[in-house]
Formats: sequence, C-alpha cells, structure tokens
Amino acid sequence: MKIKTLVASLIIACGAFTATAQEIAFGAQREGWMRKAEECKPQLKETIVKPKAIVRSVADEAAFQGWRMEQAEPIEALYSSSLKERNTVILDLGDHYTGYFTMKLNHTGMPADAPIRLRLTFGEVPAELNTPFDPYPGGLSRAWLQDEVVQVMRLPEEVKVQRRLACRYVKIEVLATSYFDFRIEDVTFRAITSAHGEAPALAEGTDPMIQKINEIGLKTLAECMQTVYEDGPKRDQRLWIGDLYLEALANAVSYKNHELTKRCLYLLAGMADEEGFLHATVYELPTPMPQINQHTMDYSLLYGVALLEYFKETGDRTTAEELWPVVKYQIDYARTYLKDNIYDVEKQPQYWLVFDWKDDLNRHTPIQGLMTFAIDKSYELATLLGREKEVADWPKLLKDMRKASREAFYDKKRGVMVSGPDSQVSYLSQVWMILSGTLSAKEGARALEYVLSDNSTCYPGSPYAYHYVIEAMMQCGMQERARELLLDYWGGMIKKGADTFWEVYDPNDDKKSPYQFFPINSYCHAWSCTPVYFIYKYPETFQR
Ligand code: RAM
Repeated sequence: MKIKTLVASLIIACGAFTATAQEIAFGAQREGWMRKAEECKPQLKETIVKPKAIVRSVADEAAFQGWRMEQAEPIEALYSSSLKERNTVILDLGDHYTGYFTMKLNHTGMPADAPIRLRLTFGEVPAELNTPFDPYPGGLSRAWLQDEVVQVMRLPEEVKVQRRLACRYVKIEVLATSYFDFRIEDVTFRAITSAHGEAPALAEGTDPMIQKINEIGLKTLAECMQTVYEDGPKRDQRLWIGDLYLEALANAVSYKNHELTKRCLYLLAGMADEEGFLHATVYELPTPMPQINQHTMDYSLLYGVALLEYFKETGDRTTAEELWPVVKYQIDYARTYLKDNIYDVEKQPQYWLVFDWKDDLNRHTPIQGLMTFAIDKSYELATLLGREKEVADWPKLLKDMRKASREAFYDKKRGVMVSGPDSQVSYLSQVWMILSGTLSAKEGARALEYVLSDNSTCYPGSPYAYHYVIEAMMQCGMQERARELLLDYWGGMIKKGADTFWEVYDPNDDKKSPYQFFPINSYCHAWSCTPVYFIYKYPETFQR
C-alpha cells in the first residue's frame, strides 16, 4: 500500500491526473480542490523592520533557560563604529519577526584586501545565542538551527541571508578578516505575514495580564499565518492538522482571515493518501506535497472538527459539502480500529497519537475520547448539511463507545478515568472523556479536581495539551479554574520573557525539549496561540 501511496501522492502533487489517479479516493475531485487551495493563497504583507538596539547577553540563573538580554548601546552606535573592533555584536529587533535579513557592509577607508568571514546567528530567545550548537545532540536536523557562515568577498557589499528566518535577536561574529577596517552601514529585516485586519478590542477593565496574553497570542498567530497556517515559522514551517485546527479557532474570533482556513482544508484533502486517509502534514514547496506516510490518527479525526467550525463560522456550504466525504472517510477508517467499541491501540499499522509532548502519557483513553468527540462533531456537520442519513448508525455508535469507555476506563471510586495497563491517571484522559461527552459535567469537574490536587498525575507538557484542559474546564462549569490556569500557564511564559508563545512549556523544566536539545524547539508556535480563542469566545470569564 505504501508504495502505491507514494505514487498516488506524487501524481496528486504534480497535478498530473492519469488513469491511476482515477482509482484513488476522491481522484476526480482532487485537481479542483488543489486549484481552490491555490486560489485562496493569501498575499503576504511586508513590513520593514530596523533593529532597535545593541544588547548584551547576561547569564542569570533566574532568567528563562539561564540567559537574558540587557540594553547595551543605542543602535546608532552600530553604524558609527568598527565591526572589526567589536568582533561580536547582538542586535535586538525589538520583537519577534518572520522574514528576511539584509545588511550593508563597507570599509572605513582602506579598501578590502581580502574576504571577511562572518557567522550570523538568529535567535527567538536569548539562550539560543548562548548555547553551542555543535556537537549537535538534537533529534531533528541540525539545519533548522538558524546560523549561517558567510564570506563577504568585496566591499561595499550587501549580505543577504537567503532562507526565511524567525527571530528577535541577531548575533554577528567576525570569524576572519585582514588589515582593513569595516563597519555595518545598514540592517534591514523584511518581516512577512499573511494576517490582515485588526482583532477586536477587549472589554475595558480586562485584567492587564489577560490583555498581555491576548496581545502575545495574536502576535504568535500572525507570525504563523504565512501562505498556510504554519506550525512554527522557525520550524517545521508547514501545515499540520492539529495546529491548523487551533489556529483556525483563534483566527475565527480575531483576524477572521477565513480564506486561509479554506486553503488549508483543501490542501490537506487534495493530498490525502490513495485510500483517502489524510496525511498529518503537508508542505507547499517546491510544489504542494504530503509528508508521505506521516499519519496520526488523532489529527486526521480532528480534521472534521476543523471543517465543522469553519462551516459554522463562514456558512460556506460548498466547501463543507465538497470536503464532507473526506471527513466521513477518516471516521470510517478509524472505526476499523474499534474492538468492542474500544480503540485498539495494538492494531497494525499503529499510528502516532500526538496529543502532547509527553513521553510517559498513556494515550489509550485519550484516543478513545478524542475519537468519540470527533464522531460527535462530525455528526453535527452531517446534520447541518442534511446528510445524517449517510451516517445513520453514528448516534448508536456514540452511545456504545461512551458506554464501553465507562466500563473499561472509569474508576468510579476515585471518580477518574484511567488509561493503560498501569491504570495511569492523566489530565488528558479526563479531558478527552469530558470533551467526548462520556463524563457528565459534574463527573468531569470531580475528575479534574482530582488531577489538579494529585501530584502524581501525568500533567501536560505543551500548550497544545493545555488548550484542551481549558476547554474541558469550561465545559464542566469550572470557569474560575480555567481563568486561573490560563493566567498561570500562559502568563508564566510572559513572566519568563516570551515575545511569542512556545511550542513546549513545562514550568518545572525550562529546557524541556522533545528533540533532546532545547534550542531546536520552536519559540513561536501555532498551537500555543489559543488563549486568543478563549478570551474572545468567553468574554464573561476572560474579559474582566
Ligand atoms: C511537530 C510540531 C507540530 C506538531 C507535530 C505533531 O513537528 O511541533 O506543531 O503538530 O510535531
């Protein structure tokens, strides 16, 4: 099957539809879907940013990851002094930006008699500029780290970094030079985003920390809104279903750039595998292409929820109608994993269940809950489209799954859902059983209180997981708890200096990394922007 997938995906990606393409799921529609995706491709808005100051790194145990930046000199000092003499300088753009870096270099009198060798390092957070990258211990490609060695052959010269960058700080180091002196004449950062329009103002009297969280959430979202909803502008710079779902929720209440959501929904559908199973992630360049064989069961199920929310928000029935068969297929396929109405985590092929950056999380109960939730929401979509007859057995399936979940996972005595052979108690098991309607609001509140007060529970490791915790709290009538958690967790990042919200944040471990090296983490990450969604959606809780 997988070789066939590759062939089908290449055919789809190249837009070359042949007899083979007709045999694949949605074969006749895909070309049109890809065209629609292309038509919705947004214009990127450019802003020219100039560095605001020269800063210096200060080692400080109390600072996030052990480093902070301190103002050193006004930016004018950079242009009027010798770079050769400085040897190393760090520039501060004043905020996080995504885009392209250029600087002009010139000699100060004596012409250049040899090339100059420079290292440029771009950092989203201070520690990125102060942690040696080599020997590289990380699990993802070293090439994601934003350092470049450039040779400047003649002066004057304009040094341009080809790759798109995401950073606030730029470190320039002189590695090799000769007799002549030289300086930087100009630095420009061409920042880009496709986010346009203004998010609504918050109610007067909104808590200042919530205002700040909203501002940083909006900034995070805008930085990730490029020609798709990217997961992170530093890394992986691509569309993932889980990130899209949360970004689209936040966008729908703020910028309302719905065309971008539509584009992403079509792109994913147009690049499903030949049987119709969605790839968890797709790239745009050089031409749209799925990450072959990268499937995650939780993300493909969430696709239908994202389409439902898009439809409710926009009323765009054509898109919802066209993509409905894709939603249905995800559920039909996931159903082949049910044994006695319980998701069989042993069944082959086993798919990655994302849920969180938390290795010790047992995902059995969470996937059972998420699948129930997705069927429920997809049934709502079917109903809105008047297609519930096609899925007439779903209501019974939902009932059976909830019943089976309670029998298999509910520890009635303690009032918590457990998961796996060791009966693990985690936040996410409670959360997904609440969102799926398996636990009532009252039972859910009890379960959440239990995990909140028990130190041995498996707690979330990422803003992605915390998003669902807050949603579950709201559903159980725990508004005050949800507000406290939002202030505490996202506010915690702000107190540690965040300009944009991070991919991973564990208040107990600043250097936590799913990739064995914290500088490769993304510090402007789509799935972390969702306080924006909560703050606008529930003003009575968050706008006071
Ligand atoms: C990483 C990114 C992304 C996430 C996937 C599962 O590459 O952090 O946000 O959706 O993993």
